[in-house]
Amino acid sequence: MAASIPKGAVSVVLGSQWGDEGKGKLVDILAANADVCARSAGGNNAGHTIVVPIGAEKKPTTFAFHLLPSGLVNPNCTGLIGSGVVVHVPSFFTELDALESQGLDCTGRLLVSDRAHLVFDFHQIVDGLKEVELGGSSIGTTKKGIGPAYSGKASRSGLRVHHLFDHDTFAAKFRKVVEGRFKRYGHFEYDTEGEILRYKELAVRLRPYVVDSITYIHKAISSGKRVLVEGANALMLDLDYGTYPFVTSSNTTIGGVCTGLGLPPRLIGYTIGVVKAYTTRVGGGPFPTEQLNDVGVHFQEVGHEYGTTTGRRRRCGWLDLVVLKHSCLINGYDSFNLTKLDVLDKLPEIKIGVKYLLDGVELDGFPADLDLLEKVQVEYVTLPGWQSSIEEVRTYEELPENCKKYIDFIEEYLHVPVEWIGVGPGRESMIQKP
Ligand code: 2SA
Ligand code: GDP
Ligand code: MG
Repeated sequence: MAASIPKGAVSVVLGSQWGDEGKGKLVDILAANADVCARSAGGNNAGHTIVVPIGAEKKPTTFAFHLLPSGLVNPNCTGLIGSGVVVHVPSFFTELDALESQGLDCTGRLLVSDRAHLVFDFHQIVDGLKEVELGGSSIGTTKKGIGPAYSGKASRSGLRVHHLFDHDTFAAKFRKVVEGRFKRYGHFEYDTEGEILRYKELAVRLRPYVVDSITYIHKAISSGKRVLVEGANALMLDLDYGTYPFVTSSNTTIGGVCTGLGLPPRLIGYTIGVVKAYTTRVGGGPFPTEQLNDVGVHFQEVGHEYGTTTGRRRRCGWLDLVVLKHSCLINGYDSFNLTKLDVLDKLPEIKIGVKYLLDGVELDGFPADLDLLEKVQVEYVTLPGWQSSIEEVRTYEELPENCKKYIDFIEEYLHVPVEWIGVGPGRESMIQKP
């Protein structure tokens, strides 16, 4: 599929809802024309599934990415893990080994920023302990240690990739940090000295992948290379703009792309928002258009809505344009990739949430206060379904009229053009709208 990435400017793919919109699939398509695919935030909590035809028989092969950039599926693309990402080194190698065993040779084209913070096993243990402490109001994290690692970073006690290469200093800092966690959470089972030795070996293995990512990315851009940024998680999981505290611990929005890669905003040329044709969310927190009924079950089963990283069932509901309006304001999308439209195929009618009302009065924006958000009534518009399969459709013109009306409604409401339309999980199941 011909996909354009402008030279000299950075293109960005971001999740516009609560994640799992299908960012990985678009990144894979765009990476065919990218020299560098970079991650700017999050860690191995992300999960991007890509289905690609492999070999002479074009056998559909599924790749699951968590920490590594999905653009690596393109053999000419270099994957860069930026300084805003938190890196669990053992998972880095597990994922790399799994990809290589599927025939993806990443030699010489995978890089990690020396400034990226490290996630250790003790962060993952603490992640679980924090969730237990929260009891009934737990966040529903992936338990990958993301929150504890970012809180260590913010409290200035974190360890970064470059610390691995001065072993004695690393060991002293590591002991101090673990001791601090023991003081806070009690003496959980953890082999501190064993970990220090393990990281001595991991440091040797990681060294060839480590770069000064600022110099690397700026040299790439000034030499005309095409850079694609792969967003992880999504706007409503952003630490500042999501449904706090039911969010992840990084800035998953456009600002996080700049801080997580050391890029000035003027270098960002194009931002694509990935929008699932309905809404899903994993973990706890408010979800105004959630459907705890047959419609929700339909989305879950037909859309195979299970977590890529944890296998958890995703909660499902109608498309929410109030969420998307909020998302557009913050990320300023140039265009949308509307995904999983095929999942709506069989529905006789389709609802779209267009307003939040509180005591009959429309709210002006997306509320910060979750108690208030729990009380809103969603006003829906109902559109007729198309009740035919669009899975094999490959041009916009061939789409059923009611399907086009659904797309038109979204574009007109949000004033953002839909540029890409996903009609199935495979790389070929994508329509580029003229
Ligand atoms: P965390 O682990 O601290 O980042 O969790 C905090 C919240 O962020 C949500 N979160 C996610 N939501 C959707 N997809 C994610 N990635 C995986 C996937 C999730 C999975 O692609 O399927 O496998 O379960 C992801 N990562 C974090 C999380 O549910 C919490 O609400
Ligand atoms: P990401 O986190 O945004 O990259 O999304 P995930 O990979 O976690 O979840 C999206 C899921 O939907 C994956 O299993 C994809 O293979 C699948 N998918 C992506 N686009 C489409 C589409 O247009 N139609 C269908 N049916 N599945 C899709
Ligand atoms: Mg995902």
